[in-house]
Amino acid sequence: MSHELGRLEDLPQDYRDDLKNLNLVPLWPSLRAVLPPKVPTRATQAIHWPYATLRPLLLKAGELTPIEKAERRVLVLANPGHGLENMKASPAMYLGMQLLLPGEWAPSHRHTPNAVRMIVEGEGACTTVDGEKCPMSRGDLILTPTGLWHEHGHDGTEPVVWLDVLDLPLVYYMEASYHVNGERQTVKQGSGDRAWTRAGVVPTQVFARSDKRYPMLRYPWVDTRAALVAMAADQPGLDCVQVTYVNPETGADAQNILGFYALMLKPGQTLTLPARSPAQVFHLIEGGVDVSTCGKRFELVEADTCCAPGYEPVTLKNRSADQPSFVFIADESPLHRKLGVYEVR
Ligand code: 1HN
Repeated sequence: MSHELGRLEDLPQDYRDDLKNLNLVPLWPSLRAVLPPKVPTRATQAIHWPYATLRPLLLKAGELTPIEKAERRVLVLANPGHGLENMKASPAMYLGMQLLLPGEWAPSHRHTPNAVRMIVEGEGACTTVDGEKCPMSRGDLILTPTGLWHEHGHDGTEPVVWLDVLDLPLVYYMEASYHVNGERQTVKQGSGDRAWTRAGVVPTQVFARSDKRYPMLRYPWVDTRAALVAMAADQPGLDCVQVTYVNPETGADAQNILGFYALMLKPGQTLTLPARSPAQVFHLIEGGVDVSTCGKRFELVEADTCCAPGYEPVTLKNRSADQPSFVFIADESPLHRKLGVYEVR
């Protein structure tokens, strides 16, 4: 039973003035707002960003703003529930669609927020992370963990677009967000992540231990997709055919704050994910999927992105009766788990 609490207006004005002058605030008028009963208040709205409407505006940005004037030419997928100017998809997630045109160069820098890139379209671009040159192809996931130098280049002939996912809102909120500009990186020989691309075996470190905290920076889509297809074939009764992007040396989530996953929906499958505390983002790599949450239904086609607040179930339906669909998911689970607030309802 929750009692009606006293309001600010119930207090004499001179008392309120005294408090204010001493930088003091009474808790009880705000207690229910910061600690609502049973379910948190969420500003995050369920929002759909169709790629077909976003793409022409992103290409237009390519005409309007040269790369030198942008450094990173990005349209941010902002959640109106958080205020568009705050550039949040959810409390801890920033999303942006980035365009790099043939011949362009996005210069080297490093920063405290962690980033990943999910490649949406085009061939021929590369991102160099910590000296490692990572080619970009549709569906690949490329990590740019906190503090690592990164720059993007493009030797191909078509525009390349990718989805950036950063924990920027959280790092900014912590007053820990900053960047440092750098020189063009020298690409290292033989430090590639190919040694880690087979699950179950990792390089043996007989003579010297590697000090790389993030041994694998590029997760090629061909390998992730093959893992999902094999998993579905091997376990026909399995409802949730999903893999987690992990650090192959530790088995922990690939990055510290946000979690990344790939999900396969079998032909005709409907899957309801339980209400969990972290907010989620869904990006359709292949197929056609209806996403239903918070009383809304989004009909995702390839390259579409949507988000859902935490504490809400999400139902995913593969619209195809004869083809699987593949979804990239980002969420705030690692953060919630580390803070001890992770919940499944
Ligand atoms: C950033 O460094 C990139 O390197 C993209 O491509 C988006 C958004 C906010 C802060 C840093 C990039 C970013 C970003």
